[in-house]
Formats: sequence, C-alpha cells, structure tokens
Amino acid sequence: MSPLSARLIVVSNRLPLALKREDGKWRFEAGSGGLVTAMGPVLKNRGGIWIGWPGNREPIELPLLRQILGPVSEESGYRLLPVILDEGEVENYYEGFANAAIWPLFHDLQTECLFHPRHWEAYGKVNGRFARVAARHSDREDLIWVHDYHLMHLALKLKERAVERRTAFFLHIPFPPPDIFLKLPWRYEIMEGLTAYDFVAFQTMRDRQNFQACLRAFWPSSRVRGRGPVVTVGRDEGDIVVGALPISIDFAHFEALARSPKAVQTCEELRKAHRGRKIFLGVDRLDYTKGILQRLEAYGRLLEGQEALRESVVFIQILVPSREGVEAYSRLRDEIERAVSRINGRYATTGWTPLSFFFRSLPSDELAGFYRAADVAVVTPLRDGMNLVAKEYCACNTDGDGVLVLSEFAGAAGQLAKGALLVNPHDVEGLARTLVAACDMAREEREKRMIRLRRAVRRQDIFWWVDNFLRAASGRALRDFPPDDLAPLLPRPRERPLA
Ligand code: GDG
Repeated sequence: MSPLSARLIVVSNRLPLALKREDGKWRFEAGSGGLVTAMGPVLKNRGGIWIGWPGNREPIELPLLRQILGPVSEESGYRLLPVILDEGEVENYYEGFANAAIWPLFHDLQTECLFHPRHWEAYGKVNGRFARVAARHSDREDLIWVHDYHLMHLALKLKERAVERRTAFFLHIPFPPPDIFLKLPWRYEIMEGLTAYDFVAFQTMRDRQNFQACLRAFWPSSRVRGRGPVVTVGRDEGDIVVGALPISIDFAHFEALARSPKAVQTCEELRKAHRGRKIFLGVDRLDYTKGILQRLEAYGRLLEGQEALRESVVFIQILVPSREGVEAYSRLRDEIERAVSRINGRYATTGWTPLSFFFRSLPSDELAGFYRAADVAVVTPLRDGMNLVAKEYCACNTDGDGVLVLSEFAGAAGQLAKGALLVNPHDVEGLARTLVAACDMAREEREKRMIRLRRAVRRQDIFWWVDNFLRAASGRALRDFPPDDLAPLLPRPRERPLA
C-alpha cells in the first residue's frame, strides 16, 4: 500500500489534548490548532492513531488514563495512545534536551543553549519509549509520521530494534546552518537519527538546504538528485528523500471565525475604544525567539521620533503564557512587562494608553476579532519555523485592507513576501520606519497587498500541506506547488526600502 492511502500513525510529543488535575479530579481540554484540524479528518477517513504525551505533570495510572482517553478517541474517530513521562523525563528530555538545547540552537540562539549529558540520555530513552509504542501499534503497511524536534531519534530507535516501518518526519522549527548546528555535542547522533527516516521535510527551502549542507559535512560524498521542493540525497549508507513543505492553516475556518458573532462584537468594541487610531497588533507565545522586546523598542522609537503620531496609534500585544516554570521564560516576561510600563509611563496621556498588554490566551473567536480589528499585524520573530499568526491574520482580514509587517526570518516570509512589508527584526530603527510606512500606506496599496496575501494563504492551506506531505512521502508529484513559491535561500537585503 502506498503511504498516500496507508493507515497513519501520527507521533508528536504532545497528544492533541491537555490533561490536567484540578481539585483532585482529572479533566482534559480538547486540542485545537491547525495540525489537529488537518490531521483529524485524515486520521478518521483512513483510520489511524495519534501517539503522544498528554501533558500531565502529576502521575496518573495507565489504566485510568486509557479510561479517560477512550471516549475522546471515540468522539474524534481515531485512537489516542498515551505515552507517560515521569517528572525526571519531563525535566531532562522535554525541558532539558528539547527546549533548552535544540530549541535555542535551531533558532540560531546559541548563547541560550544548555548542553547536558543527562538531558541527552533522557532524550534517547524517551524516543525509545515512543518508538516502542509506535512499533507495537503499527504494521509494515502503515506510515509512521513523526512531528518535530522532540522525536528526531524515533526512526533510529525502530531500526535499532529491527522494526521495519515506513517513516516520515516533519520539523516545525528551523534547521540551522552547519556553523551553528555543529556546535551541538551530539551533532553526529542527531544527523544519524534524521537520516534514519525515509522522508524528512522542513518548512522552507532555506532549512532544507541547511540540512543538506550538514549532511555534506558528515557524508562528503552525498549527492543531491532531482530539483524542486522534494529531492533525493544519495549516500553510500542509503538514500534519503528531503523536502521543503511550508505548513499552513485552515483558511476557511479562520475566515468563518472572523465573521462569527463574538469576533464581530470584539472587533466593534476594539474599533470603538480606539476610534480614529491605527491599531497595531502583536500575537505571540511567550518566547525569546519571537522578537517581542525588539518590537516594543521599535514602537517606543516610533513614539519618540514621530510626535504627530502619538495619540493616533495604539499597540495591542497579546502574549500567551508558555513553558511556565522555566527561568529564562519568567525573566523574559518580567523584561517585557518592564518595557510595556516604560512606554506607557512615558507617553500615556489622560485619554490615551499607547500600549495595551494581555498576558493570557484568548478564545479563538475573540482572537479572530482582534485580528480583524487590527490595521497592522506586527509579526517580527528573530527566527521562526513558519509563524502561523501571520497567516491567521491574513485569513481573518475579511475587510481586506490590513497591513502585515513580517520578519524576513519567519518561514512565512517565503510565501508572503509579495504582500507583506518585510523587516529585519534586529534593525529597530528600520522596524520603526516600517511601522510608520504601514500607518501611512494608501488604502489602494493596502488592498492590493492583502489580496495577494489572502490568495497565497487560501491556495496553500493546511489541507494542501497534508496532501502534499503524503504525496512526497509516497514519491508522487506535488499538487499546486509552483517552484518559485519557495522561500529564498537568504533574505534579499533591501536597505532602507521605505526611507
Ligand atoms: C511552532 C513553530 C510553526 C496565540 N495566541 C492565542 C492563540 N495563539 C495561537 C495562534 C497560532 C499559535 O498560537 C502560534 O503558532 P506559531 O506558528 O506562531 O508559533 P509556535 O507556537 O512557536 O509553533 C512555528 C508552528 O509550530 C507550526 O508548524 O509555524 O514556527 O515555532 O495558531 O493562533 N490561540 C488562541 N488564543 C490566543 O490568545 N486561541
């Protein structure tokens, strides 16, 4: 059976739900997000399993967990299989190796990295456990589709146990160039792990080419065959198929969400509260890769340098708590809060607060209302695999006249370069100038750009992505994938484009 029609075994660190214990009782929240929406129907239609950690920090007995997950599996139409992690594993594999070594390194932030042999050991052990669960619940006809940097060693663990399976891997975060990747003490082991997959896909061409450059560093005789988004790298040790496939969102769902009663009400309330003012919007998970401090600094520069704009702009920053308990993240939160109060303390007037800050997650229909109300979305990560917020903003911009300010270093820049205002997030002055240009942009220009943006996101949505991933994994031609849609290898420098 070709992987295009094979039963799917999806494996990710987290199951698409969150299990929590409150007042001594276990309860779970169903997962949301693009991946769940996209994989749900596929898993349901062809039959499948989703394997992952339910996210609980407190211990739970496996039979009780299975009992809780039973009805959820029934409702979703596919089986949810839990992998239990103990406290030490959460600390060493998840918070340690995955989030304190790989996450910063792959986002080019080497100074944030913590390399610890204990973390690496736990990574191998936990990958082995995931592999055992995947092996036990699959057969040779199935396709095991593994997601993200937590599980780069799963295919290798299967091979070590002589379990023959077809495996595919998608990396949601960037893949760094060799001069950064080679700093990892376990660099060879990670490359060995990734090359154990039959198919490995990245978000952008740049990531894929970085990976190929690392392959050459370890296997100098490796040769690329083919052209386009998916190619084969030939090595004496065996071929590996590699691809560049940008993930996306359920465009229709977000567009409908933006028209929902709650979104319309939120949008109206925001516009009323900020009447006559341009609304800038930032939406991020709390993370040092998202460039939040630089963005706030740029907004501060704008207010400093453009007196005429004061009181006619407002910046709304939504920040979703993430990786709570990790020191680097609580430090970042403090720094952001200080930056927010510095700006408000300095510029606020009796009738105007320049920065409005939400430190919590909003329901998705309310978030859609924020997207809809925003005149300018400011999406400026220092580095990002894709960045779905950029795409969600476009889908929710049903009035068609919003402006997207987007970092060159977000994977999304590859597909959205023609409609967005691209910025270097480290260039605070340049970002401030771009924010001014976004405010000044004529309606006609805004509409022209938003048409392009919405077309790009609508055409290559999450269903397009799943379909093409499965096509590539089965050696078939991709659908609706013009080669020039791929991200450029390097951001194209355009000095002072808006001066
Ligand atoms: C990783 C990669 C890649 C945010 N605030 C609220 C809320 N959100 C949702 C957004 C969006 C998601 O969180 C954030 O997705 P991103 O893509 O921006 O970033 P990561 O979480 O870092 O995701 C990234 C992604 O994987 C997929 O491959 O794009 O590069 O780092 O969907 O909507 N959702 C709700 N309320 C909020 O307040 N409901």
